[in-house]
Amino acid sequence: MKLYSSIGPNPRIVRMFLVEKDLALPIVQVDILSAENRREPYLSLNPAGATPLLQLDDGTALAETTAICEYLEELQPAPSLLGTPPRQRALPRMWTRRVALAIVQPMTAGFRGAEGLPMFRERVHCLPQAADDLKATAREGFAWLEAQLGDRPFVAGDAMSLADIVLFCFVEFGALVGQGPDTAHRRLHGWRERIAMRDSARSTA
Ligand SMILES: N[C@@H](CCC(=O)N[C@@H](CS)C(=O)NCC(=O)O)C(=O)O
Repeated sequence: MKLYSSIGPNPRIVRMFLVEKDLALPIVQVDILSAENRREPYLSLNPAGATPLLQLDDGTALAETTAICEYLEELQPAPSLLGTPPRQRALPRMWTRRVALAIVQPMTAGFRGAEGLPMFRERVHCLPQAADDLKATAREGFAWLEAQLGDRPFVAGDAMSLADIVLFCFVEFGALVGQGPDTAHRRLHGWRERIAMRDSARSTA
């Protein structure tokens, strides 16, 4: 099994997930800046042309960050990052989806329509005319999450989960591209500082 990885938040999510699981895999580095991921032979592995991608020993090519993490969770259930009894299994998935819809999607589309436009305009349909609104939507997502966090140590409750990893990787990416959370979001900042101290965050920076 090997992981096709690159710069960017999505491959980092899988790398963080692996470290949290104490799993190590051979990594094939893909140069997304020069669009290696948008040419053969990579496109035959992932017709969606994005990283990360997990290639199984039988050749199966598994893309989409969440699907890869769910596969790894089933291969190695402990320590669990997606919960065990049904209720605990549902909560990390609910929060991972909420983070994706409220922050990941608008932030990514906002970036691709603005700072990322030179890189992405020939690759995907970009929305420069909507970039400011998309960024505002991601900011609203952060504000909503700040209110939702309450006193919970982690996004989905008492345990670290995939939802924390996804949010952390996009908070860090957002900070790099001018879309970091508002400094007034104290819970979010406290949470970010705690996650940033983990080996998985440090070793994948
Ligand atoms: N839906 C995909 C999105 C993956 C994605 O956008 N990956 C970025 C890196 S963070 C990428 O490959 N960008 C280069 C490109 O799309 O050409 C997933 O969840 O894995």
